[in-house]
Amino acid sequence: MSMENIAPAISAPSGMGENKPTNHAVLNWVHEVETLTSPQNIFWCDGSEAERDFLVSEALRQGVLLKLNQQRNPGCYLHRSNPNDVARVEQFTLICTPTKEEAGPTNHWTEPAETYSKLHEMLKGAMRGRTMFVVPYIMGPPGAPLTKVGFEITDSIYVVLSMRIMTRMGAIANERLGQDPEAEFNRGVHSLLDVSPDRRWICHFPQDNTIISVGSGYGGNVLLSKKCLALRIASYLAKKQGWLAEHMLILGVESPDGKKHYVAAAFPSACGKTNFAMLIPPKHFAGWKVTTIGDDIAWMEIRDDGRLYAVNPENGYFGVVPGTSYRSNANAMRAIEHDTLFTNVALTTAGDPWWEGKDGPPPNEAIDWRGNPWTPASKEKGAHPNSRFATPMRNNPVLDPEVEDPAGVPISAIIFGGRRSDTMPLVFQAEDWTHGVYVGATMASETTAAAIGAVGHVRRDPMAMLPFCGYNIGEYFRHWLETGKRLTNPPLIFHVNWFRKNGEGKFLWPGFGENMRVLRWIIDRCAGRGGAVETPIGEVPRSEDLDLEELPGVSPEQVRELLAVKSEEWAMELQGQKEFLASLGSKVPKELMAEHEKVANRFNR
Ligand code: GTP
Ligand code: SPV
Ligand code: MN
Repeated sequence: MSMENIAPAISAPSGMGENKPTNHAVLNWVHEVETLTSPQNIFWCDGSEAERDFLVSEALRQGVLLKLNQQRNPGCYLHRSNPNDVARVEQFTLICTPTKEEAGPTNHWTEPAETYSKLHEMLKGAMRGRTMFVVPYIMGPPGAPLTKVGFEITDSIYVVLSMRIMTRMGAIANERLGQDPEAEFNRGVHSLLDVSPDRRWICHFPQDNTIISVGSGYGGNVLLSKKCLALRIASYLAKKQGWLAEHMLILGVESPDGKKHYVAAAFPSACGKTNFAMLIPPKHFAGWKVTTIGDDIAWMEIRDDGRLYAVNPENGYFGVVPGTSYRSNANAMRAIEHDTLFTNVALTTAGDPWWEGKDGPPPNEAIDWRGNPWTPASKEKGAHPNSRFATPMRNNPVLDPEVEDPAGVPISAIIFGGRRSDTMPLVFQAEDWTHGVYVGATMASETTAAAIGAVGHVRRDPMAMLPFCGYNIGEYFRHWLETGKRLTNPPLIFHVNWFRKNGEGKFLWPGFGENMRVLRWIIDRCAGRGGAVETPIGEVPRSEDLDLEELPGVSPEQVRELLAVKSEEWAMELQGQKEFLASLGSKVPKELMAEHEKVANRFNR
């Protein structure tokens, strides 16, 4: 019995799909994958608009994309993924290093040779009757020293169209790579197979700069530039080459006197990076400006002045849709008004995308993310909680003018943060770099819909990199400490929590634009101003140290609650932090346990 072909081959008009690279190492590798997967034809992508238009028309014809109302949503389309395939799959994400020790205690590990042969078995003939797309791309601003070249082979048009938004795709990559067959490039192979959870594996071979992803068609599992290359493989390369690849947004903040700082912030998936990166200051902060360098990933290195400089390797935002509104994030709303690919949102009868939390009343009837009829009375959500937009960063009305600067932007502060209903105050500052590394290493957050699995339970997520660190986490902590020693002018390190709740389970802090009040305190601290009180966990602002003017609905009582460091809660927290570090084995630097002792002792004083 023959299976339905979920990705039938397309035939390109002549002159299209012919952007064949000339580097022999690339050609040889593509040929190997072709021999293995037996596609009907090969489409060599060039990233042009004509190519996009053609691929969109093919995707519409095949039902891979649905057209949204083009008057109100020009250039916008909807994709529905298989309902069994709606988020990252951490359980099936593997780091394949020669030894288990190299992958470390936080990664799922399998032996490389064995894994290659299993994957090859699955890929044998997998693209029969399909088109094999070859997508060349670069990660990082053109001309930047840290910029990397990747190629993704895929049998999914949706992946090609998404990669075109998320990366700088096309001829630029072939140019950057050049002719040298020894030149470094990432080899990414993706096949949908039959999108079955039983054959879904996201495999990384850091030593070979290779990624093989099978059985999924969704987000971070298949846009191999993003979590796979720019975090897992890049973190491994960064350790070897002396830089940092981090799950961090990068934003610029300019005060009314024209002084500008850049900060980088690591929050776990679906914990507020995109929103913070596009923050609109409240009215009270007239003259303050926040601009975006990146919303998800930062590559950072030390320059001659002893400071840390950051670039955003990506070219677009793959953002959480639910909750996005003109009230919460007008910049994101403006960005996704045009040329945006939506995945798993609801569709109104007028052809508009819809999701929970969008402005205005819900539609009386719609089609939900699965394609079923939906009304406000339905038990199911209209949009999947992890529904996403892919939008070009050029659409962002507050894109920072330095976003293409090959040198990157100097980072004044690093912020760690998580989703914690208790214990963690709104903000505190670490004593110094080493204490800051401890704070990052032991941070925790409630799990979200960004990964398959239970939502809402607190787990340790060091530097928001638990699912993304491509090597031993103990070595990663060591790398952070070593980096600190090389920084003569290090960023200050902070921890924030927008998600603390009161006894009734309501958020104590309004969040979103009002986070400007916390950002301002952080900038004040960087400028040597800004008051604080010393607590055992670090320096915490008193309410008078925060600018809380014109903030209706937040009582002084609430502010006290937000800033409180409660010793009962911290006794538990410190125990959890200690047990976590101890569970990670012998590679964890002794300095971090020493930091733990220091904090614990300060509570006992
Ligand atoms: P990934 O793309 O998965 O890495 O997520 P992210 O870290 O970029 O998170 P994002 O900004 O998309 O926000 C995720 C969810 O948190 C959305 O539902 C937001 O509405 C919500 N959120 C973001 N910022 C805040 C905030 O300051 N307060 C509250 N209460 N919710 C927030
Ligand atoms: C995340 O989960 O951190 C994301 C979404 O940014 S995905 O690209 O699917 O990993
Ligand atoms: Mn992310």
